[in-house]
Amino acid sequence: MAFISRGFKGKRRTDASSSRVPPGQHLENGFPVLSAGPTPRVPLDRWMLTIDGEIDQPRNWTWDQFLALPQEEITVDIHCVTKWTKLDTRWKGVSIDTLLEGVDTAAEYVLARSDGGYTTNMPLDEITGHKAWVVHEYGGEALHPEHGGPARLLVPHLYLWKSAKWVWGLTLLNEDQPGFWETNGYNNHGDPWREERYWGD
Ligand SMILES: Nc1nc2c(c(=O)[nH]1)N[C@H]1C(S)=C(S)[C@@H](COP(=O)(O)O)O[C@H]1N2
Ligand SMILES: [Mo]
Repeated sequence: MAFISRGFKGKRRTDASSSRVPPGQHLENGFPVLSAGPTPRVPLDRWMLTIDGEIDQPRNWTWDQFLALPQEEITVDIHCVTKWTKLDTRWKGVSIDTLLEGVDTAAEYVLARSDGGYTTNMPLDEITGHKAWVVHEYGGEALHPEHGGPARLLVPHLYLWKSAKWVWGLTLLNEDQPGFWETNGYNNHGDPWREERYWGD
């Protein structure tokens, strides 16, 4: 990603990858699994993605309908609040702009909802403008259930707790509604370049 780190302003960059690691983070080569509960298993013939809330007509996609939408391949760096950063992760999925195409909404916030009850909130404009996707492939293969398969939200410019695994719904809201971690001490926004880890950061 073409990140220009605020933290490196005026400093000489010695190597390309260190300039991509936000403050307080270290590089991770593996792919740790972080889940607040057990891994839910939803059969694909019952899988459904929904956009509801402040929208005239809720939108729903079955698995086949979702796969028929325009697909994008994305290579991005991801940052977990537990301090690991993984560079150049490869995903495939559908951009939120595609899901919201033609939607007229006054909503300024969104709550992502997952199987198992996990939620996470963001301003709507943090997931539009080609900044977020619902992804179903990682590294050229079907997304592993532990990493959120069949499909998860991917919001790479915010800490990874915003990237809801096993996402089934995006609820458009007029008022911000803090999600699971946001009501349990994590920062409401979560920008890794500003180290917005916890409440008060
Ligand atoms: N549904 C759901 N999504 C979730 C979580 C969770 O517990 N449940 N954990 C979040 C947190 S805190 C992180 S760091 C990332 C971890 O993603 P990974 O397990 O693929 O590394 O998923 C996020 N999405
Ligand atoms: Mo996390």
